[in-house]
Amino acid sequence: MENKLPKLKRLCAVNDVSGFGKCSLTVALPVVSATGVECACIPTALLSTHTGEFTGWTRRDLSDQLLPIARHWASCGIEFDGIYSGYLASPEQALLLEEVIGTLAWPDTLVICDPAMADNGVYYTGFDDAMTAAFRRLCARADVITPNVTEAALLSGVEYQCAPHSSGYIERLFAGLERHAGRYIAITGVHPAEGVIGTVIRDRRTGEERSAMSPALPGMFYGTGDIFASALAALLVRGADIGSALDAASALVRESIERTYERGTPRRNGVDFEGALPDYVRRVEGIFRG
Ligand code: PXL
Repeated sequence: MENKLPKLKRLCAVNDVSGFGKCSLTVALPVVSATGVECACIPTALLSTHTGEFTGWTRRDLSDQLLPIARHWASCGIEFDGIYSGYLASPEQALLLEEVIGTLAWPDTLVICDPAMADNGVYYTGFDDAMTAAFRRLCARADVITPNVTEAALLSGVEYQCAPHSSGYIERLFAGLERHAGRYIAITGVHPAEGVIGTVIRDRRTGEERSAMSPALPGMFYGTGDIFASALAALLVRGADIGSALDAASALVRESIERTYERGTPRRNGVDFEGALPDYVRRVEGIFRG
């Protein structure tokens, strides 16, 4: 019988499992699935919670599992349309991830790297400049990178600036990232003015830039970078154009934050993306129907 539906696109998400706190794989899986893309996972570490605003968390580094998992999949003939990585347990793990990419990626497999290591001008617990060096290498291998402003500053070697971020500053970040990026650079958490926050993307092939801005709510929202990168990665893997992918991923983050704010959910619990998924799915359907 002839297949009635096209083949599902398949993304491999390489990220940690923070058991509580809605970030990394616990958001990548639902968001990638909601995008209509199959999500396979390589967990980089297992933690009880994310490392922001919690103390006493547990953590197990799963570096010894990365290559065995990739080799097993390769031996089964499992193919990937995209490989999306986020939080890594160590700089050494970034080298292993390069081998994983070498094992699993075909020439047209999209590689998306979210260099998750810092925010608000500081490294996440346990990371230092060795992580920046490791992510520089990895980002240079990627087609799409999604650093926040802090990570963009670290990777580019440009000084970190608090908000407001002038267009001149963002241009300097883009220029500094040239050597450490593939086709698309998406800088998240850009605050061009008081009360406004969003993402600016540069297409290095055409030089074109586009942005998606939203009203900024006060405070810090954990996991939003992971939600954005998961949605953007899955949308691009499914074949969305960069503008539609940026708009849909940004709308998902905006609505998740609004719901968290209105509900008064404790910050460290992560954002309430669950209720934002139905609108997101409708938006995704619109992209692929249109
Ligand atoms: O959301 C980024 C992230 C991912 N994984 C772990 C983290 C953080 C941010 O704090 O701690 C374990």
